[in-house]
Amino acid sequence: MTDRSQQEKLRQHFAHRVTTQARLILETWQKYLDQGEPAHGLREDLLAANEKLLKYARRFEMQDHETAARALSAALDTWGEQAPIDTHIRDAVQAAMDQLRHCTLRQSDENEETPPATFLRPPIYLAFNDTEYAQRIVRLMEFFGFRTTAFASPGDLENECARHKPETIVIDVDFGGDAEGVTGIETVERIQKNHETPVPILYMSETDGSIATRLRAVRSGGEEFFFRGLDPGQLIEKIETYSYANPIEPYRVLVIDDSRAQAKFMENVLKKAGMHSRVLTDPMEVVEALEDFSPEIIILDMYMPSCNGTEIAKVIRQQDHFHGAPIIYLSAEDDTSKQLHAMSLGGDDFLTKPIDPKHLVATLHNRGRRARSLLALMVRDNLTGLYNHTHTLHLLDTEISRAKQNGSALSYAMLDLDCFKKINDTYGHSIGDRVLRSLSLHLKQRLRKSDHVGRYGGEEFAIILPDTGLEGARTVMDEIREKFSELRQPAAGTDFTVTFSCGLAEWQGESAKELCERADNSLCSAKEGGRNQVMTAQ
Ligand code: GH3
Ligand code: MG
Repeated sequence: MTDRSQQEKLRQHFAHRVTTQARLILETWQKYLDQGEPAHGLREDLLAANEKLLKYARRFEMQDHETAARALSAALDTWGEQAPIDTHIRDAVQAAMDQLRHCTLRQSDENEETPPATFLRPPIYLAFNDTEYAQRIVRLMEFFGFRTTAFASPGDLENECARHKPETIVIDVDFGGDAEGVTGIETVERIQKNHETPVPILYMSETDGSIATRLRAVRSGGEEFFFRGLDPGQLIEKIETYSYANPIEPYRVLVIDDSRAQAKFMENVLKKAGMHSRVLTDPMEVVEALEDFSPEIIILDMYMPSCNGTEIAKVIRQQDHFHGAPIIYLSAEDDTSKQLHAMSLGGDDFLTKPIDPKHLVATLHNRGRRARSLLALMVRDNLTGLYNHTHTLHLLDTEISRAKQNGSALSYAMLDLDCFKKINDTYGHSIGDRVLRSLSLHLKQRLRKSDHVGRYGGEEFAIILPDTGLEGARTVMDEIREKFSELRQPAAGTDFTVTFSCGLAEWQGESAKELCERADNSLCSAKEGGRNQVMTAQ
């Protein structure tokens, strides 16, 4: 090892120590936020931990962390011993925490030690009578970056929930009791009393699938009820849908209304409903707004001085990308035949002024949801939720033009599972499907948000890595390959592992088709070279 690389290794090692310490502080604070009340000794814990952080940050010359630690130390100083934490102090500590989180997150983005998506997420609690099964799930969940804890008794579970609200609880309906009772549901009922918003619960039951039990489960916050036989793979997929950062992205709504007052009113309503809005009082600006705001829903005033709503709707519909975007007309018009006529000219809904905000928001949610699921049908593969072949190629074209424009790097990877036919033959097609989904989840978690992951077909995947040169892409893909090959894939009564081969090419000014071909050739070399490896094109 050269001096330089040794130094770099050391630096990374120490950076890790500082960020770990910073995380510890952030988690302690997060626990307090979740609970709403300072645990005994919170101030002392924070002081001691922060002192350590300050020491490490100074020693390993991590300026940002040092500054954040100083700010925290100043905030904690104003919080006198024994005194309760008032809003003033709380805000000061929070500000310092935000500063610390900021530099810590950036750090972890850089060295990719932990997937940033998992940072500070609330934990998932498992409460199964079968502890061996629980441990198996914990190990698998950890691989996917979930913080998971298994509990052996209802008491332990309740205590921990009181300290830290979980993201989800997965629990046997008879947890901690016998198969005759519903001790698991009873435990959950007690836990829910302590939280303002209920914790989503996934129930499992081996023997009791009665309507009485199912109803009681639903009433206690049960989102799912799995009756008999759920294998670990299925369970993890379910947990993922309830907990893996699936927050609904706010809808982007474009409002075109020449009345300033009406426009302002709409803006406020949308903002309160948590939506992103752009308001135009001049309809002539619509083309630019479509381009740079890319709305998902459009609200149009029917009568404006320069043109009317139906004409604008036609203009919007003439753009391919907005062909399916919901358009909602807004007008004082209550002549139904005129309304119908407007709808026939490319509108989806008609709301009459004055608008009831509740009605408006409900309409937007309905339309938005429908539009998104239709769009997803068009661009996503339904087994894995990844982009489909056509859309992946479309994205590749877009990224190539962007790279051309910015003079930035771009890499493209093709992946193919190794000997996948044998997996299907040995364990069955549905286990094969599950392997495909686990790879897709793994890819989504390990890659950046700006990367695009597509399912190219069968057991082949394509990844577009903007702003990434060949060497960088190789490092990332190789790490993903190695981690994936270690993942134990659960099948009935046993576990197995799967590998993939990967071909990589960096864009060199050629067409998308040629780039794909080069990546595909490298993939062939990776297969020929013995599989389970990443090969790069010259
Ligand atoms: P190699 O290492 O050379 O890639 O070998 P392989 O067995 O992976 O390749 P081959 O092309 O012979 O077989 C691909 C298999 O992938 C055959 C097909 O049944 C399976 N497959 C394709 N799509 C799906 C799918 O959606 N679900 C499942 N379960 N299997 C699929
Ligand atoms: Mg294959």
